[in-house]
Amino acid sequence: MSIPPVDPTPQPGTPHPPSRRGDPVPSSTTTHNHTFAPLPVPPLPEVPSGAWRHDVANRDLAGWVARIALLTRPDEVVWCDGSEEEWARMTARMVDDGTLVRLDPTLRPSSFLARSDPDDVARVEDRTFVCSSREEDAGPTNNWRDPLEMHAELDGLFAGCMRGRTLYVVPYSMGPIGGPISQLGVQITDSPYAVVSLSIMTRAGDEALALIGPDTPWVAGVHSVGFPLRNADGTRRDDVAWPCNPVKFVTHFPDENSIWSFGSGYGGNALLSKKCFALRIASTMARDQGWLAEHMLLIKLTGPSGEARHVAAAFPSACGKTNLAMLEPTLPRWRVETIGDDIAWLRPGPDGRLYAINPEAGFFGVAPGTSEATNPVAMATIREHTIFTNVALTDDGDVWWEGKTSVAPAHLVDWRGNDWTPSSTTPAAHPNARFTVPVEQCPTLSDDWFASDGVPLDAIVFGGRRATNVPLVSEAFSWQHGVFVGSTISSEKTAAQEGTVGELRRDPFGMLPFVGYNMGDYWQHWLDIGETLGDKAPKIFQVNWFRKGADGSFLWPGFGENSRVLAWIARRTAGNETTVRTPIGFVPEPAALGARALGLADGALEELLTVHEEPWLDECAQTEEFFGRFGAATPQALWDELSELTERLTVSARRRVVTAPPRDARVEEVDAA
Ligand code: OXD
Ligand code: MN
Repeated sequence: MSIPPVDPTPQPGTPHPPSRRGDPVPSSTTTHNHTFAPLPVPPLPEVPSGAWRHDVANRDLAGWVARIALLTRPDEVVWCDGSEEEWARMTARMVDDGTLVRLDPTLRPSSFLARSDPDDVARVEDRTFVCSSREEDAGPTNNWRDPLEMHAELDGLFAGCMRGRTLYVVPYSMGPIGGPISQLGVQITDSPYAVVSLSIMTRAGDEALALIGPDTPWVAGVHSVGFPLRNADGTRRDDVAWPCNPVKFVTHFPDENSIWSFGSGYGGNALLSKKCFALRIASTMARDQGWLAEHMLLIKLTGPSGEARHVAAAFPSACGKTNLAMLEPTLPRWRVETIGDDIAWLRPGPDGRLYAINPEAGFFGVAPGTSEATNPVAMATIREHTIFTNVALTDDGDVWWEGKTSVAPAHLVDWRGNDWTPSSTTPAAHPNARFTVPVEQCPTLSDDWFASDGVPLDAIVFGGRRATNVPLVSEAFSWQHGVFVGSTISSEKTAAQEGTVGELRRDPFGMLPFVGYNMGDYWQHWLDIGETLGDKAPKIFQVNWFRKGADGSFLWPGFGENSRVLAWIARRTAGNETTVRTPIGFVPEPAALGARALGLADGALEELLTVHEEPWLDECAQTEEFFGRFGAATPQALWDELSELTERLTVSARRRVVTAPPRDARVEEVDAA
């Protein structure tokens, strides 16, 4: 890999000449023919203890760690091995330091609570930058900074930023160790919380390091909370439970495969394996290498015949991916097994089909709203060995959050560490409170999780939170039409009234904050992948659990009932189900969902599947404006799809064709199929 311009690689035992990045540069001791006495030379800084490792096969990696240590000046450097012993040692030390609270060992074994700084609770999208050499490569949806200028600013921030702390080196694999779709990364961090979280979220430690041979590519991540405990002049300050810095940067250098993050300890900013590597950097690698890095859950779906289907589904953040990945079907004899809940890497395999892995090894799920009623599988998953962040603490040493139980405990300590009672006016848990837990603790984990080649995909699903317009489920006419559907994923900014379309918050492919290059080029890349896959491409669907009726209430019950939609998708991938053709795609006959028994409001099912032309035409006009933002980068094929959709809607409206399936469709209900 190429590393940013840095000082010459230090040799073992040789003091390294510092640079503009680190402490003052000593003047040269070489003298010429001068007659002056040499000036006193300040002592050369030594490579911090532990930084240099002779046994690291990749010399770039060894040199990089030494150089970052020289820049950041930690007291010591520790290479993490990913062992149980390391977990026990580091969590115990954090409990002693007050960084973690140990939860009751009977109620929540080997589990801990962290409380963040109140100003460090979420991803910082406005401080997130893509530093490609050309601004147009970042595109209009990313913040861009010139890479050299950004490095210069980061050099200033990182100089000495780990004084008084330990620098940890965490090698990790994204995806099964040694798998053909997997990639390797190394994160440097001064946050022990990040280290133990990475040990859950990735396959971290010696096994990953052993795979980084002399020429193996790897992604470099440098992270600091930006809270040194000592200044250059030796003055000290005390540590705090959640160190961070008001100045925050999450920066990506796609031309170098590197990530630099400063000032935040929060998951999405500090666990560089996740959004930074597995989505932003990986999306640029995928563009260059012919694969896809996506914000998708991954499940195995098995019906009564025993035939399995693999489905990947992309939704914007906070649209229920974790719940869908752990769904317990209400449809008899259907089973959903979990492979991933947030990120999937998709790559054409040797047989020409599209194969997928979950590159992560843990779930970083939102706690509030998770309960035995909404997601019993998640509740079982987090029974032990879990790090909770910003949830409330019960008096018996367990955790609580809004929605966990219908009645709140009489007393809690809230996420800020203050006493809380049900009469308190602030939430007990932060709305973005999280659990970090190994995937392998999930009771519905699929055996396919262990498939190092990944699973062949049968269906790709896109979803958003739409109160209007978008039917419960529809199937795209083709891959190209499916890419158009993905590019138009959106949610209403405010709940729109029936019959009108609110302003749409666009989140194409659920990837708005995560595509590491120009969104228009990303759409073209999806089209190109379709060309490669040809007739082996998975079918593409769109779902919407959130459509509302005229009275503002949800038309569809969601949760386990979503299995009816998944079952229809599975049957469509086998091509053996009749459908209704609408201007926006194929929708099911109402009876095909077997939902009559659900006792939905009168006409709700029909409305869920109806396409109203007028608001859809309004939406097309908004899409035209949206595509225009990307200028020449918007692929012609998507413009074609937009005009064909507009044409279909116009013709349908003119002929006053009722696109809703007839109410009395005489199709057998498939409930118990
Ligand atoms: C997440 C997100 O944390 O999408 O997964 O923000
Ligand atoms: Mn996510």
